[in-house]
Amino acid sequence: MKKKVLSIILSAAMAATLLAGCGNAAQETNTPAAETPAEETGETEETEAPAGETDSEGGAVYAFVSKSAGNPFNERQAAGFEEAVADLGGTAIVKHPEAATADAQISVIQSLISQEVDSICVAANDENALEPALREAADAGIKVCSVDSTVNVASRLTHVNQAGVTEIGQCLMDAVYDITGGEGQWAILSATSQAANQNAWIESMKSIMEDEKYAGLELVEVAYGDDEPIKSTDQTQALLQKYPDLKVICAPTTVGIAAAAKVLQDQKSSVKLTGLGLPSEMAEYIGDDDAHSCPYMFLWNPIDLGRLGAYTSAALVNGDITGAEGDTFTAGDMGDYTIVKAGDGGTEIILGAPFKFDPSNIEEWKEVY
Ligand code: RAM
Repeated sequence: MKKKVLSIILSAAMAATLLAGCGNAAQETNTPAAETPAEETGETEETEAPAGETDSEGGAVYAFVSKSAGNPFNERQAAGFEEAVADLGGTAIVKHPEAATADAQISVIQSLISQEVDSICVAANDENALEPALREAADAGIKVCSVDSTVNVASRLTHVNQAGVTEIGQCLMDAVYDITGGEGQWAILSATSQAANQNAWIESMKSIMEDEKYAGLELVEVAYGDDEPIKSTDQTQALLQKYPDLKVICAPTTVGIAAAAKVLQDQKSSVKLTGLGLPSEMAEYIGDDDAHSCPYMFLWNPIDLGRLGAYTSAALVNGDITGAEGDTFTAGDMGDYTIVKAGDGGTEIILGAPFKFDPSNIEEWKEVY
């Protein structure tokens, strides 16, 4: 019953956010209350379906490969994936590679092929480098989709996207414009240089910035913290040293933004921060005053993203969808989804619009994810 109510609320909230764009999470209620973050998982985690809960998809083995271990965002995605697989009555295999590299993911994918899993859902560290391994998986009858960070069209049946690329680029660009006052130097602190999701958002920001409205803004550098806290901290410090007139850092990565927020706030820097962050990690840095480094930021629900990855995998495995544009399926209590054309010529499923987190709602959302 609770799940049904949540499902209805979720659909309504999504419709509202889609209309609003860059929606404010305080007005949304799309959070499954029962969801809790996964515990520290290490490299591999396997979850058997609870006895007595199998259905027509029962027995299938669904694998999720995250970008890397030690990233709370990835752990929340994995928790959502496992929750949905339990709901489907299948078995979830979660793999967190030790580093955010393509090589680490390729060896994980190869071991999953040997294990004869039914599906692989991967948040890719490189759009193209996984292609040989994923083609081998497809040839072995494994249904492949990507989530969060896409693989190229030849490597996947479809992609589970958190939000539209341009939509995220526009939210971030508007925030940079607003926080700088429309002029001055700003920098990007990204994840790895090969990350398909961050690169797509950065390209989108750059093309939005070509509009005359943004003529007063100067993007001085795109730095890469590789989704490692220490490297992200070092890169933030280097940006501050290199650009004394820097006004804003935009970090479209939850690891990067958390590291940068701490550096700026500890140093009482006048440089401000925005980007994509986990409310639980960013709450202490969000505020309107000089004492806080981040006026506001954006994200989506990483638990729901993982859940949608699992429901998409199941729909591919049981033949409800092939990944073609126009295919529709029901993602458990998340409701119905339609596969749409993606910007790269392949297809995708969009979770929703990015949410804005600011002083008005961060206290509430830091408890959720
Ligand atoms: C990091 C990862 C992930 C991205 C978020 C916003 O956790 O790079 O892929 O979606 O940030």
